[in-house]
Parts: sequence; C-alpha cells; structure tokens
Amino acid sequence: MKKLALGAATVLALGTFAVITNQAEAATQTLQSLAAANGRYFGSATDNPELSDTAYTAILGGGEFGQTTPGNAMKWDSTEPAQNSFSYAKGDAVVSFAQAHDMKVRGHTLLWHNQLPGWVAQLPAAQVQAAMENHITNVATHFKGKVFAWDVVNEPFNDDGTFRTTSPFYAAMGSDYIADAFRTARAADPDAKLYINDYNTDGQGAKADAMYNLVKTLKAQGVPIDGVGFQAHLAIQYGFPTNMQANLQRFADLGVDVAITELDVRMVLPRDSAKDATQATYYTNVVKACVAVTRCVGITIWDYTDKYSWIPGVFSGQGAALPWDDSLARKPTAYNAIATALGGVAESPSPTKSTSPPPTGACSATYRIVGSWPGGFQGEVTVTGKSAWTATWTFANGQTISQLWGGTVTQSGSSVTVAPASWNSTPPATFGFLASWNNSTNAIPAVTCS
Ligand code: 9MR
Repeated sequence: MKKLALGAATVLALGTFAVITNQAEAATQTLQSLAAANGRYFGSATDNPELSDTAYTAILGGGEFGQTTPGNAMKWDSTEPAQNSFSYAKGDAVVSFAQAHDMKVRGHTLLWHNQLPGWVAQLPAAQVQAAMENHITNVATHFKGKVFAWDVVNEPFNDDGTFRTTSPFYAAMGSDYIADAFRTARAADPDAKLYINDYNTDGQGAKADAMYNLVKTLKAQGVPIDGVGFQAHLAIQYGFPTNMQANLQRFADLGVDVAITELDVRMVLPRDSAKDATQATYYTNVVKACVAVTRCVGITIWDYTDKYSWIPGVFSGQGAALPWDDSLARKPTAYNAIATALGGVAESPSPTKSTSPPPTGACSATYRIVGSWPGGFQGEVTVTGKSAWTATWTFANGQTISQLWGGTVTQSGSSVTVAPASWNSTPPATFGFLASWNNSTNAIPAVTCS
C-alpha cells in the first residue's frame, strides 16, 4: 500500500491565516489515485440531469473518480422504450463525459425487473426470451469497447434468498433466464466483464448464501460469469453487514471478481456528529474489506453527493449517505475514512493539521485547492470561529472565480469577497468555488475573515 508524501508548509498569522499543510498532497491525492495505488478503481455513479450542473461535474471529472456507472441511462426503459427501437443518447452522454475525464464505465444494467417499459410485461411468455436476447445483444453491442463491465443480471433474489419469481424473465423462463442472459451478453461483447449484482448480499446471510450457490452453479455449468457486484446500500441504524470481508472472499474463491458497486451509508436525518462518525466507520470497513480481498477490483459510490442521492426520495426522512454533502462540500468524516482506508492521509480540516485554535469570537479561515486541471481549479474555504462572517482574499496569479456555492462572491480584479449563503453563516462553514488559473502558479492566498 502506497502512502503519498506530505507537503510540509504551514502558514499562520493571528486572525488572518491560511493553512496550507498538505498542499502538495492535496493536489495529488485523490480517492482514485489512492485506489489505483492499491490496484483498484474508485468511482461514482452519475445521471444525465446532473451532467449540466457544472459545479457537480467539476468534482465528478476532477480526478477523485476513475470510474463511473450511469444510474439510469443504460437501463431497459432508457435504451429500448418501444420494442426493437433503441435509444442510446443518454448512455452515450455518460460515456462521453467519462472518456473526456479519464474514467472507465461500468454498464448498468442489461436485465432488471425494475425500470422495464410496459411492453415487456405485456409480452406473451413465449416471446419473452427472444425479446430479452434481442435487448441484450443490441445494447451490449452498442456499448462494446466503451464499458469494461456489465451488470448483466440485477437483483435476481428476494431478501429471503428465494428467486424473485415476479420478474417477467423468471416468470417466462424460470431461473434459466440468468444463464441465457450471460451467454447472450458474452456473444455480443466478449471483452466485457460480466457481473451479477444485488443488494443485501454484502454480509453473510440467507440472501448472500443464495447468491453464492447460484454463482457456484453457474460456474460449474460453464456459464460466462466473471464477477459479482455487492451494491452495499448500507444504513447505520441496521448495523454493519456480517463478516463482509469473509463474504467477499468466499465469492472470490469461486473464481470470480468481486466489486462494491453502489455504496452509500444512509442515516435517519438530521445528521449529527455521532451519526457522521458511525457512518465513517462503515465507509472504513467497506473499503478495508475490498482492499483485503485480492479479487475485489474496485468501489463505486452511488453518486458522490447528497444533492443527487436516490435515498430521500425512497426512504423518507433518511439520507446524508454520501461523502459530499448537498452543497457539494466534502464531509471530512466520510471522505477521510475512505482516503485513509485506501492508505492515504486525512485531509484538512483535521486535528493533525490545525495549529492553535482561534480565540473565541475570532474568525479564521482555511483555503485549499481541491483539485486542478488545465485552465481550471476547484477551491474550498472553511470559516470557523464566527457567525455571519465575511471572507476576503487577494489572488496573486490572476485567478478568476467563475462559480461559487455556499456563499455569494464579489471579485474585483484580484480582490475577492465572499459572504455566506443564508444557510451557511454558522461556523464551521465551508464554501467551494471554480476558478481559472494560469497553469503555472496557483498560490494559496491568506484568507481574512471578519
Ligand atoms: O439511482 C437510481 C435512481 O435514480 C432510480 O430512480 C432508481 C429506480 O429504480 O434506481 C436507482 O438505482 C438503483 C440501481 O439501479 C439498482 N440498485 C438500487 C439502486 C437504488 O434504487
């Protein structure tokens, strides 16, 4: 496991200070770079509406993630809304974004009982197999060479480990639909890794046992299955899955890859520091379980920000499940849990990097560069010690802010003033921004707050 080098400099002036500890590391350490040092990828799901949110895409494509999964764009209702009439625009848009930002794509999903257009359920049973094979062949052929893996079959089991007999594919073909789907996908795209994927199989139990027995049988029958996806939609109020690492390992021992495919860790709202701390231990445990299993190839979180999480819409009163909050600010707890479990260092703000705390009532601010790319960078400032603050600084190298969230910005030449958004005036308050830079020097300014 590789540990990235720490930057050394720390600058402090009373009332006006910029913590630039770990600046060099912060510019190079990302979840993806840490995962890659472990021979794995770290990814985030995404969805088409979000791709027009430039603050969101700046982070998605800014280096933290080396992989993405389209949350909806490649599902049946999106790709074949009417029989034998295929539409790939949404999936293509996700692939284009990924290719432009050095991210690989997991295809999701060829076969699922949800998000099926109505015409599939209305087919006579005798026509379901041909329709299924036609769908898989067309979609897998279209995305051949663009996805490195497919969730061929998604969620085949009920929670008690029985087959989901209400699936139209099971209803028409029994469990044979699974082997048929894999063989059809292999014929269409011989190079993609073919996965079966489910939730509540992360820890040992009846559902995981059922999946284990299925995969063992499929392997014994020579069915072309390469991997098992563990969604890992976890909730702190239900406890951590039982023996997750051992569970992943027993699947790997069948001769398949394993992957964490849809990780999030929800809680009953509102967030508080105790729940955040528990959530962080879940993230740590999942990442450590994957890193400990040689055939665990990577981890995908089911989007990176609470802003676009599926959870509040499905589990009323729950959420806050992801490492970035709904204003796109990183949560030090969850983010640092993942980073350190991957062998990295905790990033600021953290106790190891702060100097002496500001006097009560005094205001202090930390400025850091979250990531940068040719022509642009993302910055983040955290203000502590004072409510209803104003943060000001002067850029030394012509940087110009194009967008800022969590506050309102005024930039006049090199002078920047930021006032908090109405919900963001209580310390610690974090705001983020996108800015241009000259590609050679991007000095950390000292931020004054009052
Ligand atoms: O994230 C997806 C959400 O936008 C959709 O509304 C939902 C519809 O069923 O599907 C979500 O993704 C699911 C994934 O495809 C399979 N595992 C469970 C995920 C969360 O529901």
